[in-house]
Amino acid sequence: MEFDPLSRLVIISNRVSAPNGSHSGAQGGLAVALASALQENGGIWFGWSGEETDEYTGQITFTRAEGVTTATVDLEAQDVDEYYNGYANRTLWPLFHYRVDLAEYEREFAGGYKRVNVRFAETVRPLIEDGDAVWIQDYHMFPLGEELRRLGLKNRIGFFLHIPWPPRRLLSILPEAEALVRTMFAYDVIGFHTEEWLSSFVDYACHELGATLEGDILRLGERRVQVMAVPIGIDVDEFAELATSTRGRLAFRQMRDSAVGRDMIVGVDRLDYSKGLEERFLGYERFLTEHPEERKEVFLLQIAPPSRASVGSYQRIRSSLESIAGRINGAYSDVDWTPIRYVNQGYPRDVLAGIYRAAKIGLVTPLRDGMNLVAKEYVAAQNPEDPGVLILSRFAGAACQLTDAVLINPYSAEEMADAIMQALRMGRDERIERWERMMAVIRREDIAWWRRTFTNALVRTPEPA
Ligand code: ADQ
Repeated sequence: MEFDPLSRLVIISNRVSAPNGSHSGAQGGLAVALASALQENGGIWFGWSGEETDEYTGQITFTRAEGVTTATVDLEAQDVDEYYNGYANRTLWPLFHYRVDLAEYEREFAGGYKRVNVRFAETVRPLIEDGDAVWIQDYHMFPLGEELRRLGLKNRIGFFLHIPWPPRRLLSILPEAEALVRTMFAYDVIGFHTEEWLSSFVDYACHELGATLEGDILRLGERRVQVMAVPIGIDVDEFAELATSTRGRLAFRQMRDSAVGRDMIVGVDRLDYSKGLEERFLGYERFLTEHPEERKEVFLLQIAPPSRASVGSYQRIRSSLESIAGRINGAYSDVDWTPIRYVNQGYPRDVLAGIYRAAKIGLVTPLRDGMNLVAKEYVAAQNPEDPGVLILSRFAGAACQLTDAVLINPYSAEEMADAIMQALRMGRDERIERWERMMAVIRREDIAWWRRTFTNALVRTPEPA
């Protein structure tokens, strides 16, 4: 069954990205996918404006562009501190990426998180009409569905988690774990990227709360929730076209020229400790020490724009990376060669696509990642006649689909060094075979498939009595 054309969609996420008419693909794939869901079905995209205000009023700013209506609200500085920088990014993000050592537990954070979710619920409630399907995104808003139910909302509500769900024993460390998981039973459908994240959620619900699973339906008391694994994808053709667009080709040529015959290894990530950047630099260093004959034959381009700069752990990872890159470059550079080019800025997507295409190796080594779209973008950008090799962490959700990448344990510098050598030596036939199999997967399960699979499940579920 296709999405019921009469159901409008109300999408709710922390940040909202209105279509901007850009042809350089400046917007991320997720933003484009959600916008096109709204273009097809009509509806509204609601969230935080990213701006602060002295006092929360719930005043909504509406904009309409390219058939998409967005509705945003400003938050108080204390909300941003406690809800966004606090509970979302200092408590949930590290814990859900298995970084128990970095997670901070403060009652003010939990209180601010709840307060903002109540505010969002009260503000968005009047915008939701009978028959609308509501689709909530990500870890900033776990309890929003329950707050909407408290306000009497009977509509179908779905939730998609973009990050991993941690194993039961790890989640138990969160003081609010049980209450948080109980709120999830307000949803009709919950989506995860992989079976692994899904089964960790089910494990907690069954063993700690006494829920039961029948098929894909999880029951707790009167409530029934459908759980599903739906890996997010990319728009493969669009990305491949970006790689050969005018700016993509220019970026490709500039990279090839500046490589002066050396093989480029590329890494592209938000500057985040979950992305395994320190381990990546150390694995690359291991490769340089084990293979001195290869030293001047390769270089690593790491593009890592800073994110969440007001959170301490992000400031620490930034300075740690600068010192590791500085040390490696100090130890190995020569007058005509620098082993690591480390760049702290973002690039337009067409430029990125050209850079990916110019790289012999895509090095994607997160310690833990819900999916990882860079891995898929790297594959989509390759030249079919002479594709590069993707080296991918086993601990990225993407590893479940991209089994033809060279899969590694990112904690092992030796495995990373071996994988770089294997990729550099890999013949063209093997590279093409692996690439074709990966392309088949990312084409089949692309971004349109992801959103249709989820929204179809959401509208199929009967509205709660
Ligand atoms: P992220 O942690 O942000 O997303 P990822 O999936 O790799 O990670 O997506 C990042 C996006 O930002 C990609 O489209 C990439 O091209 C872009 N990007 C990264 N660095 C860039 C740079 N220097 N310049 C320009 N663009 C850059 C979260 C989860 C992931 C999950 C996604 C989607 O952490 O696991 O895959 O959501 O669900």
